Amino acid sequence: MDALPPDLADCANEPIRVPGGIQPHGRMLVLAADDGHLVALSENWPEPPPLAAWSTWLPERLAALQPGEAPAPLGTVTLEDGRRHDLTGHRLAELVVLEFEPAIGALGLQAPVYALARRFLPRMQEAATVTELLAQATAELKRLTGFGRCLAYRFDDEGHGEVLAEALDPGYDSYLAHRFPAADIPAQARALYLLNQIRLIPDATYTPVPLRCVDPAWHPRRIDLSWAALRSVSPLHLEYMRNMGTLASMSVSIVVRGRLWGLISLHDHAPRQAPFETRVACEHLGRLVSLQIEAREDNAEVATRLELRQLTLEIVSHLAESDASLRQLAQDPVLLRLAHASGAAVVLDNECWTLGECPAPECIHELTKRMANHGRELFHSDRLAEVLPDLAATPGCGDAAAGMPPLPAAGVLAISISQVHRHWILWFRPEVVQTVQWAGNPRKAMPASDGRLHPRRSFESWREQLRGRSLPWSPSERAAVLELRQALIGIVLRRAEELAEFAT
Ligand code: BLA
Repeated sequence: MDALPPDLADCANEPIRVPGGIQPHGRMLVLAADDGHLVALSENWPEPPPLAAWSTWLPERLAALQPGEAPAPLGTVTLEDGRRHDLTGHRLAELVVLEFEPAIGALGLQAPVYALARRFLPRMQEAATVTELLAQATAELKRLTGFGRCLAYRFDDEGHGEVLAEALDPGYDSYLAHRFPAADIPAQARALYLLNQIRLIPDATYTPVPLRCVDPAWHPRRIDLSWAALRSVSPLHLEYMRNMGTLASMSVSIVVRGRLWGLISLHDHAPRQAPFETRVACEHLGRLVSLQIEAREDNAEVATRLELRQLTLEIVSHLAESDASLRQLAQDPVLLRLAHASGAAVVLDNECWTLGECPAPECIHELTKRMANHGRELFHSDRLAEVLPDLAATPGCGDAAAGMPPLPAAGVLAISISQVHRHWILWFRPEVVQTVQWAGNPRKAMPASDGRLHPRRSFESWREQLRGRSLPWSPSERAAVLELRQALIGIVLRRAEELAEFAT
């Protein structure tokens, strides 16, 4: 992500793990892990909490909690208001956090997870693509929870979220294929969502209930609520939700290979609850989807690598059949297929051979000189004019005055095959103009009469054209050309040895 303007950096400083308060639909007690004394309580307990009344069974259940584990169900208790409450608890290094939420509905305890296993698992396996899988997941989550809208989105390399699937009730706006700017979810929130993979906000108009410490050694802002379901969320985010007309939300993280791949987000126009068992089922669904995506991406990656390795071997064998001069490469169309490129060039010092659609040789030479300064064996960019803005001034590289695009190629992938000489192989891709459909103009100044930044107010579709970019070079394409590089270096060395032998 780019460096953030100062206001957005403020968002990244919101102390979301230690908000010092909870959402008001439940109550919290915080105990010391060693001797069980009361450390803090939410200020919505009408009287001293009845800890003594639970002393016959609670300590034993608390002893089973392990630090770093998600909240576990500990049973139900009836509080002084006569209502049954679900009790969950989790352990931190020094504390135990107990959360009480009014028990709702008459769900059989395992019902949602059971339904998930019976209905969703078989469908998930039938889905042909990741998008289809996400469509299944949004429909299932919406059904399980009764929320009005469910969106699944994936984050791109810059952290923007793109909605890939959705399920909607009538009356809800569609955000399918829309993009949400990275700044909507600051970095510390993304880090938290990797750890705690589900969040529920039943009512975005709530007033937080502060935590009060009865143990003077503690302060509410030191109590880590990262794992707490009742954690009070950032007021900036609540404002965002209200601007969007979303009064209740629940999100589940999609985590693939340890990275936040995306989110599945449920919205409702009205406040809405989801009981513990339903949340557990939703979290399971998120994990199943994450594992499926990981497996599918791994399979696709293995298949592509195999195919590209085959092409590398083909190129190398063509070369070996000839006199193994690198210039031969520029006659081998397989070279283009290796990187799905529209042009390729071989540069050996001051000479240049090309294949397909390439910039003029002067431009290619200039490019290799610039890349040499980067000192890397592999260079790649899908936005050449942005990375090397003055390149366009080189003869053959572009003619902005004549209204031509600044460079005849928008993307370049290149390998250097000698440390001593300017020996390069380059691949080129043309510009692909992308239309991005944002949910609200991400660059529009936000109303700031109080001098602070606020989440934007408009979520109207706003189209932007991205120019000067090619399709990006994928990790498997980059790996393939590096493999080719290794093979070529081997051949070049062997040739040099043979020549040396011949000379003696
Ligand atoms: C958090 N912002 C979030 C979250 C989402 C969004 C999903 C996580 C909430 C959760 O998982 O429960 C944004 N909401 C969206 C998006 C969609 C949606 C993209 O429904 C798409 C459909 N947000 C801003 C600005 C700031 C900001 C300008 O727009 C700061 C000034 C802050 N967003 C912000 C903060 C959080 C957040 C601080 C963390 C909330 C928390 O967990 O406490």
